[in-house]
Amino acid sequence: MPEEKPDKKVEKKPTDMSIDTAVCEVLSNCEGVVETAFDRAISIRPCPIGAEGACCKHCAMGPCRLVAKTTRGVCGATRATVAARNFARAVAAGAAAHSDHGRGMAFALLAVAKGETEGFRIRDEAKVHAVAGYMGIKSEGRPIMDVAREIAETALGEFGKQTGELIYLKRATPARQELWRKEKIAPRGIDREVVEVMHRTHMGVDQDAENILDQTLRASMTDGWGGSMLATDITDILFGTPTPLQSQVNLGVLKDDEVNLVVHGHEPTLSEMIVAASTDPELLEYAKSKGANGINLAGICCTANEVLMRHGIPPAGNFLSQELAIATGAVEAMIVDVQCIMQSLAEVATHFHTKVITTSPKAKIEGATHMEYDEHHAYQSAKDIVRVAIDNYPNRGAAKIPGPKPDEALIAGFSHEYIRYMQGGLYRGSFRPLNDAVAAGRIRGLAGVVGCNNARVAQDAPTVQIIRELIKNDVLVVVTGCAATGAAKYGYLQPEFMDHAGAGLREVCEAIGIPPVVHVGSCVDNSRILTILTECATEGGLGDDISDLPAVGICPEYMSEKALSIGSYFAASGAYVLFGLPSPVSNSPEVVDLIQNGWNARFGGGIEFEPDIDALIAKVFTRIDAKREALGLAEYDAARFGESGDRQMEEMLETLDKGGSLNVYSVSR
Ligand code: MSK
Repeated sequence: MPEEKPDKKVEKKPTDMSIDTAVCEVLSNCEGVVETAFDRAISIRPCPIGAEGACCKHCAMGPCRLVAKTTRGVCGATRATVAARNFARAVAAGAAAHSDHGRGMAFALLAVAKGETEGFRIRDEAKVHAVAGYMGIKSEGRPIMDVAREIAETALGEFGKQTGELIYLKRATPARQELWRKEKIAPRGIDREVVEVMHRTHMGVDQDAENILDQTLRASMTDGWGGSMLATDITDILFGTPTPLQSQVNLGVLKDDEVNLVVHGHEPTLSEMIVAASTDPELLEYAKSKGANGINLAGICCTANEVLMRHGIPPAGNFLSQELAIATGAVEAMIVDVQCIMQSLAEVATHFHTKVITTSPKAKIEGATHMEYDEHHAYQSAKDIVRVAIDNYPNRGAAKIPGPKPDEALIAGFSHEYIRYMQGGLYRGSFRPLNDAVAAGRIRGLAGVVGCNNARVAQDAPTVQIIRELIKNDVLVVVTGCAATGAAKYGYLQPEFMDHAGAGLREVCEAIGIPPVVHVGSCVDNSRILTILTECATEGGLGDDISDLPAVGICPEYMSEKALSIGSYFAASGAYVLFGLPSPVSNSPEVVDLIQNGWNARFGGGIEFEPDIDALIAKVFTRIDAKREALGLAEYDAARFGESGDRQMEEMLETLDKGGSLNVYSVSR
């Protein structure tokens, strides 16, 4: 018999790199005509030296490649120093991005409080009081705008603070605060810690990997317990604290006969006004005059999550879908602000009629139309942009929008206030039922599945595999960012997905009235997960701190530096975080060990990179079960529970189906 030859390496096609059939349909239409990130990910090999954190380009004597027998750069920097510096800078960039978002929200609140903006108002007064309480600001009996102004000024003060500690550290458990002080990683001011990472990682400054990584943690905490938490709180104040609502997801939300606008990026201020402008009677009339039957708004990335959580505006997709929304030929305007915006959008748009509109002075793209957003005239800015989109409608050619599928419906809008409210109502809301369910073993543990798409892995595949396996094994999952949108695309945010949950988890979700996969918001809303975990830890019965909880963080398809910042602040907060991609510090076993085991020993949380998704899932269960054992809880037994609880979930759906709202703004008081 002739010897069998090994298979020839099969060339990948763009459509192999997504499990989303709508995305694949558009990718097929693009073949040979429009180049996308999917094509480029196939043709560009990732640099193996940079990928491992082995390249040092911090001075002009390099770049030094610390590979093979080279263990030091020209200056003598070791592999550990170089890997730690690279990681630190990535985290600092991520923390800067999220925190600058928080700063923008604080300026918006200040403008509202001073009466300097039209269009915005305070929508959640209860949250104003709650945030004032966190900040130690007296609010009772004062005019709401005075309190809002002091909140905004205090928030802005957190950026430039030079000494002391971030105010929001007080929202952590007492045990965690003490640990941060003991380990000397409590951050002082937001800008100070980010600047200090840049200083320390300049040539010839901090050469000790562990010391560099401590500063990395400090900077990351300015994100989670600083900029992101402020962004979440102030967004709730200005635009409302989310409550559950229904929507749709994916490219099929675009409409054949309406003006399609897609908002993309991260900051919600302009998009909030665009939501309002898209229902403005004058503009609707104008759209009709151009032959359109209406104005249809959709989103991409986290701007999408912001307007989904508060208005039910449907996401057209997650990170890797951004070019494809344009490639449907049905988008009149894609309005971008900051972060996660591919430069290729302007080039893709040249093949269609779409106008890519940049709106932030921080983010311009060659080939795009720049219409700078002015928060003092927010509504007028939004109207001007919507008008440009309407004017573009008659230019639309033959569009090919993938048809919507039935499982592309979703429920979102789960703020931590709402989750607490569901567990006891307005006056007796708590996390007791959830804690009891974990203690009893109905719920095996908790997992946050967060983060991006990455063109190096099949879009959404790891995310849905992980979520499916977790809920089957009674792990309650909370989702944010593009992972949330990914989950939604396959029906995972529908109540019907309860059928795939383990019996114990299902029983609890039905009783409390939450789905087994809970959408808590955008990337900055990972701060809501910090709050939820802290509430679980302080409720009692599951230890004293986040590190005691049977909980893990998972970032299956990370792409952004912000994800590394998120992973780091969760590690500092006591959560173990698994990333589903190769390690960016693998060139230094010392750094791999420091962020995984070293941090775990000191903070009870760490970061591990595990690209084998089956192995990652196994590690999640091992971690959760070890934490259960350490708490002295009963060993998880999948067959132990199964009788359904009451019908709160169904009742909630009935209310939504009848067009009712679940307004619990007052619960945040
Ligand atoms: S948008 S940071 S691709 S989650 Fe928040 Fe998605 Fe990641 Fe951007």
